[in-house]
Amino acid sequence: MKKCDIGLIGLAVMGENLALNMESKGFSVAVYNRTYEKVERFISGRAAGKNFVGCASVEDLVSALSRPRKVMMMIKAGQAVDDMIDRLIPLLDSGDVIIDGGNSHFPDTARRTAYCESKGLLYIGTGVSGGEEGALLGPSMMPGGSPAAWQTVKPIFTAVCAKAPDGTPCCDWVGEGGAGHFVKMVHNGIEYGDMELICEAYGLMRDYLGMTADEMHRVFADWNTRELDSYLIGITADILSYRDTDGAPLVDKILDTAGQKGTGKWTAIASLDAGVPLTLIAEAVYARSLSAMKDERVAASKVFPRTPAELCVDRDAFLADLFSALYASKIVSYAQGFALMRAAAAEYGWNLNYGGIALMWRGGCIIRSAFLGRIKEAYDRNPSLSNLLLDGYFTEAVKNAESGWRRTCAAAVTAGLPVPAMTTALGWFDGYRSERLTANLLQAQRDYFGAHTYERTDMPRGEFFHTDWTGHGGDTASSQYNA
Ligand code: NBP
Repeated sequence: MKKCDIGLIGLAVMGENLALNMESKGFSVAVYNRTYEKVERFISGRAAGKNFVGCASVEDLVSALSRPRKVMMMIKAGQAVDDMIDRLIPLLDSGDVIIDGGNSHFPDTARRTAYCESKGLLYIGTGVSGGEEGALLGPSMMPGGSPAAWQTVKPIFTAVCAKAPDGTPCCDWVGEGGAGHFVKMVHNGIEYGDMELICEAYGLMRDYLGMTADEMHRVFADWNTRELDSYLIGITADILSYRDTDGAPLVDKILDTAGQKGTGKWTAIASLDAGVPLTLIAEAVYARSLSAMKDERVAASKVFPRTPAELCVDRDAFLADLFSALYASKIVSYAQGFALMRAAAAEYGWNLNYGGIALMWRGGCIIRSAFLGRIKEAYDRNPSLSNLLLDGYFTEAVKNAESGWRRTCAAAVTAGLPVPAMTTALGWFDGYRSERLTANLLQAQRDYFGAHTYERTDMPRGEFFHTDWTGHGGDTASSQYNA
C-alpha cells in the first residue's frame, strides 16, 4: 500500500479540520485518535472517499508513513504531549519529525526540541491560529524548533496555511527551540488585547451613548472599512446584528463573564520575566478575571452605585474620538507585543523576522487585519526598529489620534465606566514619551531604606552613589544587580 505523506494524531476540532485541509491540498494523511471511535466516525463521515488512512494505534500510524516520517500532534497541551512523544520516539528513526501543533507553552517546546534531538529526531512546535475555520481553510502557522526539520515540512505547511492578500503564505520559519510557540503566545496575548479594546468601545457606545445593538452594528461595520479593518471588528459587527429567536439581540442575553485558557496569562508573565511593559495585554487578562467575579461585582454595584452621567456630547464627535482611542490603543498594544518579542529574541538568541511575523498574522488567524500590513511595511523600512511607535507611519497615526484618545479616556473616567485597556495604553504612552520621569525620587527612596544606591544626573552613567540620609546609617551600599 502506498505510504502517507503525514500522520496526524488527535481528531478533535482542530486536528480533524487540519487533516481535511491537508488532504484537500493533495497530501495523503494517516490519522489516529486516542478514542478510536472518533477515527471510525471520521473515516466513515467527513473523510469518506478521500485520501485518508484510519489507524487503530500509534504503531499503525507510524508504519503507514513515508520517510522521513512526519507525525503531527493536535492534542491537548501539557502532559499528553510529553506522553505521546515518549510513545513515538521508539517507533521513529533519525531524520523523522515530530510536530506539535497545539497551544504548548514555549519553554516546554524548547525542552521537547532538545529532548527529541538528543534521540536523533527532529522536532517542531508550531503555533496554529484561526480556530476551526482556519484549520480547515487555511490557518496562520508559526513553526519553530529544529531548523533541519523546516525543509521537510515546508511544502505541506505552506500549502495548507492561509495566504496574505498578495498571495504570500502566512507561515514561515520562526526560529529555534520554543520560538514558534513564543510568537503564537504573543499572538494570543495580542488577541486578548484587541478583544478587550473592542469590548471597551462597545461598552462606551452602550452605556455612555445609550446606543442600540443595531446602531452599534452600523458603527463597527463602518469601522471595518477603515484603518481598523480586521476579522475581530467584522465579527463584532455580525454579533451585534444577530437576533435571538424572539427577535431581541442575542448579545444582550449573554452573561458578562469571560473565560480564558491561559495563553494571555503566559504572555503577561513572560513580559514580567523580561522586564518589558506589556500593560495592555496584562489589563486585558485582568479584565477577564474581573468579569468572572460576577457575584462580587453585583454586590459591589449596590454599595457603589454609579451615578448616570449627564450626556452632553455630540454623538458623532464622540464616536470619532472613540475610533481614535481604539486605534491608538491598538497601536500601543502591538508596539508592546513586538517589544516583548525583541527582548525574547535577545535572551534566547532567536533571529526573529518581525516583518515576517506580521505577515504570518496577516491572514488566517484571529487577529488578521489590514493594520498588520502596515506593521510589515514598518519593519521592511527598518528591520531593527526599536519600537513600532517610532516608525513614521505609526508616529503620525498616534499624533493624529492622541486628542480623541485623551477625550475618550477622560469621558469614561468621569462617567465611572471601565476602560482599563485604553487608559493603561495612554499611561504607558505618556511614560514612554517622557524625557524625565519620577524614578529619581523612587531611587532615592530605595537608597534611603535599603542602601540600593543611585546614579547622578551630574556624573557619568554607571557610577553609583549612596547617601546616609538620616545621619545614623552606615557607608555600606547594597550590591548592584537588577532582579
Ligand atoms: P482539545 O484541546 O480539546 O484536545 C482534544 C484532543 O486531545 C482529542 O483528540 C483527545 O483525544 C486528545 N487527548 C487528550 Br484530551 N488527552 C490525550 C492523551 N493523554 N493522549 C492522547 N490524546 C489525548 O482539542 P482542540 O480544540 O482540537 O485543540 C487541539 C490543540 O490545538 C490544543 O493544544 C489546543 O490548545 C490547540 N488549539 C486549539 C484551537 C481552537 O480553536 N480550539 C486553536 C488553536 C490551537 P480523545 O478524543 O481520546 O479524548
